[in-house]
Amino acid sequence: MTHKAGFVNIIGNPNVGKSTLMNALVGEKLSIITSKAQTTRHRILGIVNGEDYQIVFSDTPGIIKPAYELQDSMMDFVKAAFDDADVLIYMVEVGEKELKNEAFFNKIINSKIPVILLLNKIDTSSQEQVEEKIEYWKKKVPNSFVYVISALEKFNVETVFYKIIELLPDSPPFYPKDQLTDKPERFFVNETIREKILQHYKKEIPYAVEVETESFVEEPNIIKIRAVIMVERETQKGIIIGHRGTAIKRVGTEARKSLQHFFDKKIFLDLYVKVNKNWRSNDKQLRRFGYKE
Ligand code: GDP
Ligand code: K
Ligand code: MG
Repeated sequence: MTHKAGFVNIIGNPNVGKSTLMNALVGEKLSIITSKAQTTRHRILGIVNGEDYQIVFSDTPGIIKPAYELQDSMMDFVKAAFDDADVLIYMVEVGEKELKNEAFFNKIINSKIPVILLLNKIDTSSQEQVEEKIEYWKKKVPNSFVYVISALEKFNVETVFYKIIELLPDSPPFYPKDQLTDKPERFFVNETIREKILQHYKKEIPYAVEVETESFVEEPNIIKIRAVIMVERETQKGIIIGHRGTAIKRVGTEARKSLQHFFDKKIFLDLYVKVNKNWRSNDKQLRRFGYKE
């Protein structure tokens, strides 16, 4: 029996629905999702195993013009995703124009590997609009297979899944067949907490936050977790904690619930806040948090 395997890398502008799609394809909430740009900071692998195939999806940060070192690293993840793809998924939203980043866009239209162009969020648009947009994108990216989907409502996601399998090269698997992701448990703890912070704090606060799980102890009936929320300045620390600690308490409660769901086990979560001055522009810190080699 021949076996197919390959890397299927999802790229596109911020907020088009890349992470929602990866979770839908993998069937697990590996990537956090919010309505804010730059929710996804890493390249996150989601592996789907079948008897005669293995699809290694990569969710990537949205394409932006970097303004500080963390964002430079985020765009390095996107570049890497171009380089090792066997199939590229370029995701756009109804009503959106091509990537502002010309270099990336040229890579897509000149790609030698198959490109699947997904027009997402069709649940938000009219039939007419959609037909017009399909024509537009077929002209813009003539080398692509175009599909309209709703990642949120899982419309057409299965069709895309079977197209991906068709396009995969013959290859033995790259990862053990029971592996779901490349990231350790602590990564998902950090991301879950960061998701709640993205949801509950305004303006610059979520972008100044990094979360680090300091201890993760699994006992027969409970997982005991201690994590630190790092911010760049003292004033941000006060905002995270909130009046009499109400704000951080809410983050803790919601994160604990999500984590119980994710790990399917009772969770004890201990959160505290620390200032890590200007970590987003500090090479050593970026390495420590896995944004750089
Ligand atoms: P990413 O930044 O490209 O990873 O986008 P996300 O997956 O984080 O989604 C950004 C926002 O778009 C979230 O609020 C999602 O719920 C929403 N979204 C994603 N896919 C769809 C879709 O098919 N339809 C609608 N209406 N919203 C969607
Ligand atoms: K987002
Ligand atoms: Mg994302």
